[in-house]
Amino acid sequence: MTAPTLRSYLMQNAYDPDLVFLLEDIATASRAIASLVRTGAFEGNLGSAGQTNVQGETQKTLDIMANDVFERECANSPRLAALVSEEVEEVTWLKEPKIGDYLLYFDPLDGSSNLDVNLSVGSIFSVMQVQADGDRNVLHAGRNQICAGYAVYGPSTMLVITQGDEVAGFSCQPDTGEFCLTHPKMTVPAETSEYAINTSRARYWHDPVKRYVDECVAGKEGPRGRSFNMRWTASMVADIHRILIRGGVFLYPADSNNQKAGGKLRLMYEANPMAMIIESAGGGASTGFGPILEVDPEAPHQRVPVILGSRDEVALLAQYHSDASAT
Ligand code: AHM
Ligand code: MG
Repeated sequence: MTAPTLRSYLMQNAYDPDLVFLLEDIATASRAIASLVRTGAFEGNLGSAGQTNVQGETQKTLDIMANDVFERECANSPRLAALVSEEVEEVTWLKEPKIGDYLLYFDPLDGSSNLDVNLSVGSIFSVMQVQADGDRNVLHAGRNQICAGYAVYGPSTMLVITQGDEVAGFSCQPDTGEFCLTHPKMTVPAETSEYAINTSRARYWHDPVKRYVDECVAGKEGPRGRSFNMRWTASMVADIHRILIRGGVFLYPADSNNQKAGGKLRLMYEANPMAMIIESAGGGASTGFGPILEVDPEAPHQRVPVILGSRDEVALLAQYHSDASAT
């Protein structure tokens, strides 16, 4: 039996027809970005663009090209009112907003420091809706997302999406370019023995994170009574994709070095969509102090502490945070 295509899956799973158009545009953008990543070395596009984005981070040429692709492919979606991109400071309004119109938040090329070394990168997106005719507010908590997803550009190109009920993974057939359902009903195993964190920041960690990682490192001789593995790719999409497939927990916490900025990862187009995907797959998503999806945003590019993955591990980390606040 052949796997359902993206379009037939969306139709069968009661996605709104206008959302189907938008998701097909995002799929087209993903195919185009996968091709840019694949051919980047030939075109001389893997390096720095020599400028910084709104986050003060150096942009790669492909960061800018991927942003252009997203804008170009999605701009004609009939109900898309605005774009919020990691690479663009201001919100881009495409039409006079009407109630129910879509707001698209995206990181066009996440983990772009991996481009030079030919490791997986990805795109992340989130869809919310305009709350009232003429309303130009784009700052809604993640619980208001109607759809979220990511594309991962690895040995194969995959698109993973959810509208909150189940998580579905589609692989791009290299010969036809068609996305086909290869990973139906993805779930995060509740227990895990794998964690992902940039340990070079250990000297900045707050006590709950230090406690958790110390206990993992102590292995079967420590309080956890079992050995753990550590994996960190510096590409959130790749790390989250691994966790969706085989479990684990991903942390990018606030620490004494990034506390003032609020953390490292961005709420609207990194943390929120990944939190919706992980929760829809049965996992947990917390800042350490509460659910990511309940954070009320104050700015489009706001940063937030992120703990995502297997439910039991995320719950344990939340417990360690509340233990520390109680002392
Ligand atoms: P980016 O959006 O500029 O690519 O930054 C986000 C990335 C994530 O993919 C990854 O988890 C993190 O930054 C890696 O950070 P670090 O270099 O501190 O390990
Ligand atoms: Mg990013």
